[in-house]
Amino acid sequence: MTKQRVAIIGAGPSGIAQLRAFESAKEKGAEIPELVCFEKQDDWGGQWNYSWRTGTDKYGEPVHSSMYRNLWSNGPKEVLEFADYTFDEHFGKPISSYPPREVLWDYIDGRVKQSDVKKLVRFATVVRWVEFNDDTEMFSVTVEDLKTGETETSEFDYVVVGSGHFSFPNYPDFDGIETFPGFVVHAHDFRGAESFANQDVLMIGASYSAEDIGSQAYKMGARSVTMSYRTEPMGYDWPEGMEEQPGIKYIDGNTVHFVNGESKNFHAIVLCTGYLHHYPFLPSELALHSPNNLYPEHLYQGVVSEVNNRMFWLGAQDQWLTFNMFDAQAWYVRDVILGRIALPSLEEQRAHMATWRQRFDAMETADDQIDFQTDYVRDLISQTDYPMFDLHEVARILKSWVQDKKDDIMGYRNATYRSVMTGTMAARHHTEWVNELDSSLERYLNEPEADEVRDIWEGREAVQRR
Ligand code: FAD
Ligand code: NA7
Repeated sequence: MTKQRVAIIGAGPSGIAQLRAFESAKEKGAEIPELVCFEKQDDWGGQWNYSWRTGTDKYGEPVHSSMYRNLWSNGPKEVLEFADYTFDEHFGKPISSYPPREVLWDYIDGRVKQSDVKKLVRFATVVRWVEFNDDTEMFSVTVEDLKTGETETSEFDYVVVGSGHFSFPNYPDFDGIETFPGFVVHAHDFRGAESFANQDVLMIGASYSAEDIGSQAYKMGARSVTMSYRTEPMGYDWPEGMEEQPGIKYIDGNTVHFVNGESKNFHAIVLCTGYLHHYPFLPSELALHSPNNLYPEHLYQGVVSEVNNRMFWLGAQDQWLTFNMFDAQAWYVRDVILGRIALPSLEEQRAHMATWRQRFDAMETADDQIDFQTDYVRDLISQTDYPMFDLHEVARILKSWVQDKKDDIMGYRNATYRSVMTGTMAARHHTEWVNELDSSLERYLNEPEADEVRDIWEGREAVQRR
């Protein structure tokens, strides 16, 4: 019998989780299908594979990553830790709870670089089109090798989409923005806040990007940082020089007029207005159509496409949990493909989705959202052999993180948490985030000389004095 074939789209944390899930079954003696993972970038890691480029990449493809040079984890690492590969195992010593992006890329890479799975990834290969043929009951997947420019189409029994959904910017229009003479950029194309020193900058949006890019601007010495919300302010106790304003009425040259009648002149505007679920390689009947939320519709168990039970989605939800949630999803998808989990009838799938959807619709608070996603992940893990971990404790850490931010938005990254996987207490980082101007892996993992610390402090004070 010919082996079944599985196409995995994307080698970000989700695609890698899928590869690792199959590898883990193989290590335990299972026969696994033929896997082909298509990744349009030259390396894996998805968003964590930082690019200095904006717009298009060296092949003329849209740049995928929305990350910036000085990005540090915005949630404690203890809530994303892999259950089968811990931070202790990777780094050999306790590290802090909020590592910079290079450190997290290293951790993701470390779990799989020794294994055979990298051979299964076709790098610099973009998926152009996916179709399901009702007669053959197979997917046709058309890809382009970006190095040679050659396209090819091949047949697969299953498709797993792990292409991420924080890559195509949501670009709303604002009355008069075309008259603004300064720098206007979407968060997707933001790479660093150094040029905001001494400037008055406006963030539009009230979620993670506005909060963190606003904080980056403050850290790099912006004269003022204003954040404009559409629905609700973030409400943090911002340091002097940072403030929130409601929505924008109109923009006239440098002047932005807010709906409360106040106005202010700005040098630069960053649109922190989120991202679109956008899948240019899928026909509309197979694509996912959803706002960014915790329960996109038509996904049984949050992963199985209702319209075609041979197609799966990883990481399609908004995310309180990331890496270990993708693992839980990938292990579940693997077991469906291996026939270890039998999918119920469409009616039962719909009833199951309706129950979760009801709970989703009833959520009011951040705590409700945290409980929702941790319960979802526990439910998935209980159906596979992925190592179960204490998701009540993960929920507790997440709730505590939410409180830490309320207590001190510039200082929350100084908090430390205990690993749910190993019990190891995180180390305190040698330098407070707000004073740390070097986000490299090398500096992060090494204690700086005493003088270096002093120089950085003095440098920081110099920035503030300007
Ligand atoms: P991605 O990481 O987006 O990877 C998708 C992959 O698919 C990419 O490698 C891409 O090149 C590839 N791809 C896309 N289309 C195609 C195609 N047509 N053909 C071939 N390949 C394709 N999470 C945290 O846990 N902590 C954080 O601090 C954090 N900060 C973030 C900051 C920013 C600015 C953003 C945007 C996200 C952040 N996240 C954070 C969430 C992040 O999205 C997840 O951690 C994780 O990267 C999602 O993994 P993924 O594999 O689902 O998607
Ligand atoms: P999010 O979390 O999807 O948030 C998008 C924000 O943009 C949210 O506050 C929206 O306001 C706001 N928005 C969207 N459209 C508009 C318009 N037209 N006008 C004003 N404000 C608008 O995206 P983020 O980029 O912050 O975070 C995404 C991921 O990147 C996340 O995982 C992080 O870890 C990094 P709303 O509240 O809907 O009124």
